[in-house]
Amino acid sequence: MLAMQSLRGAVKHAGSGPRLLFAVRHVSSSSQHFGRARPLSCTDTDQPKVLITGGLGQLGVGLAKLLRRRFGKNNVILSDIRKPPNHVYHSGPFIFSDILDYKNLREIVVNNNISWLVHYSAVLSAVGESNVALAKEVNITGLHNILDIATEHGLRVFVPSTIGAFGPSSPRDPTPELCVQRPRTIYGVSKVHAELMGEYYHHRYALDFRCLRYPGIISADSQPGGGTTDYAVQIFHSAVKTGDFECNLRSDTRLPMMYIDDCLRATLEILEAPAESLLSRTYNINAMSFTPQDLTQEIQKALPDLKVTYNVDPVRQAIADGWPMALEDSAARRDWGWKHEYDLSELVRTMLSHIATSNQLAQAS
Ligand code: AKB
Repeated sequence: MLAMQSLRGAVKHAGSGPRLLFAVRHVSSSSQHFGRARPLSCTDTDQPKVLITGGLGQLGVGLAKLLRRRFGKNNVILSDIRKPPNHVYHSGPFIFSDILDYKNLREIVVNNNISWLVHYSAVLSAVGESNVALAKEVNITGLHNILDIATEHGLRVFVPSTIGAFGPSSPRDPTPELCVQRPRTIYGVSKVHAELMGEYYHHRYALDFRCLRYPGIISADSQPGGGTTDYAVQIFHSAVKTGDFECNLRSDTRLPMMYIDDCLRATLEILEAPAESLLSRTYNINAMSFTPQDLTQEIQKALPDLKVTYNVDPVRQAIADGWPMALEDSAARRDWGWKHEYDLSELVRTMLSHIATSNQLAQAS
């Protein structure tokens, strides 16, 4: 799970609460030029003020780091319901936020003059299947709160979708932007719901909704939790630590994957893209596809002693068997210049060197 949201307390949003929905014509806060290497020339106060929910999941801390470099440390607030580790607490603003508590969210948006919201709180595919009630609460009720708050306050809002928004009846190789979407997980159903609700709010209330369908994301410093693609992160840590890895997917399961730096850069790029360049509000992004066997062979080029055994988890395997093998992403490449940088060999080289460096640092301290 990207970040577990609390179910403590009543869900204030349902049936009550401040749901003043009115059309808010969002004026782009971006006077910036779209592009990667733009130097910061504005003062901190010209920048968007960003709130990241589910900030202690796999992606939040990395995104906060990237956005803080771009917009200034104090303009990016990381939030979660859990206490952050010291290095996160000391790296920039961190606050408690519970996406199931509408009043708490509204208070944060108002008190901090938030203009952009990145909504990373979610329960991922495998955990969702073992706790459907929690997944519904976090991924659907939480999303409703986010969309209503964003509409009420004229925010730009980014919500990630996923390869999990497709299912066995979707074309799988490659999966187009627009095709049958009949996922068989609560995670997938909630993400299709998020795509449709965000696009509906965009057309109905002019909400500045932006959404990317992420592949499985691979990162060294932060671990995912409860996903179907998690094996592709865990294998690196096991390869370096013990040299043995037990994989819970079949060796020939091909899935789309992406290195975290590409994913975070894509997120910043779509957030900064001028509204008029976005012919769509939900985009596929693709980088590479591989099977556990392909990944093992690539890691073995550096660590030949790595031994991988297979103990297939039927729940995860059934999920993966209905997911895309690759995403067709020409619209993102055309509309806002998306281009991935990491392929399989670059991914493996980078992951192994990051993990080796952090292990050395941990041993030295
Ligand atoms: C999961 O496996 O559930 C996620 C995803 C692909 O959305 N990593």
